[in-house]
Amino acid sequence: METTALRNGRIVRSEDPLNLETPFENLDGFITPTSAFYVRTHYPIPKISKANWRVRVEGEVERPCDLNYDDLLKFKPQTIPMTLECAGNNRNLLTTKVKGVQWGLGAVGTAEWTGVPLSEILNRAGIRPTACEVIMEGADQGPLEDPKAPRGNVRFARSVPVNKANDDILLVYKMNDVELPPEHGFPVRAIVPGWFAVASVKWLQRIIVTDRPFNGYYQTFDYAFWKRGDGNAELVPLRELQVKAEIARPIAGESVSANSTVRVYGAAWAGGAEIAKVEVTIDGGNTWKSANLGDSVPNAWRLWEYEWKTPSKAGQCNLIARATDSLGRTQPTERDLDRGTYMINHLLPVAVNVKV
Ligand SMILES: Nc1nc2c(c(=O)[nH]1)N[C@H]1C(S)=C(S)[C@@H](COP(=O)(O)O)O[C@H]1N2
Ligand SMILES: [Mo]
Repeated sequence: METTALRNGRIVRSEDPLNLETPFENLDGFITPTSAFYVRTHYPIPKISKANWRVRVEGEVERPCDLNYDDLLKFKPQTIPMTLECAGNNRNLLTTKVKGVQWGLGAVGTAEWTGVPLSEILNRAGIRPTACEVIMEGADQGPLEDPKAPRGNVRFARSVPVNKANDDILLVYKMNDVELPPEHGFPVRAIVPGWFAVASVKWLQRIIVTDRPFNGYYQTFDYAFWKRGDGNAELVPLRELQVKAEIARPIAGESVSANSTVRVYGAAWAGGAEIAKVEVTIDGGNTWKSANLGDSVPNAWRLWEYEWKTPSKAGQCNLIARATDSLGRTQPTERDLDRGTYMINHLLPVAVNVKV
């Protein structure tokens, strides 16, 4: 059952499993405080202590090994800011309702993450030339309601190609400079820059190097989309973030004064590219005005704002923001239904009341 109760300022989308949304209108700076950060879980949060935590590295490696928390701390740490966005973010704004957690604008946030490059751990274990993918498995598990799911418990697991594993993935133990909280993956989670947050496996307990693509539940049946080829549609795991701008304020239904200046602001992000432009329209896309952009940081959202001179007449105004990235990719006007319940980045109007 969907609920809109608040818990410490976050919207409770479900209790069990725990799903909390950040009210996006609270956007107030580049970093999202940990206490305000959205939470997405599929199963009960596993209880793990630092003392009994291990990550097993196995499969297509020369030296399979177990690392404990102290071992991990011995690697030189790196800290990077990175945006996490749930692939189902904005689902409750779809005109044709679809199943899944009914996220509004706030299944997204930016934190500073501290940890160790996955590549260093893979180097220590020695990847074999036969390696194709790296599966990351969480400690959380449970049964699934989906009649097409395997019977019994399924663990949360996701894979990345070897080149991505060796590129920029971090195994992190700190979020915004403090220990990861239990709901964000304590003691150790992965973060996968530029990809939807489903790849950023929490409560990491196993790293399995495989010689073939992984077809686990969370990247075939779920968290996948239909890619149309020549006649046939194929299920493809969703990966890169899609370019998107969201408006934090004004919010839908807000009243603004006619003949005034209103600060329209929000954040925009893309996968593997920089946000090059954010534009705003109030006339259904006939004319677009450029917003001012904040600092550009790799793999993190870019804040933007636009000074809107409101019309002199009373009435409803539809504000729409549109982002374009440095590769020239921009947001589609219409929803592509082959995307199912995920990757929602078409243009979304925010209806505002202009009052005299
Ligand atoms: N082990 C595990 N990792 C997981 C999940 C999960 O349920 N179990 N959820 C994924 C999804 S769908 C999202 S959106 C992010 C959410 O991260 P957060 O709760 O820290 O915001 O974690 C990802 N990693
Ligand atoms: Mo997600």
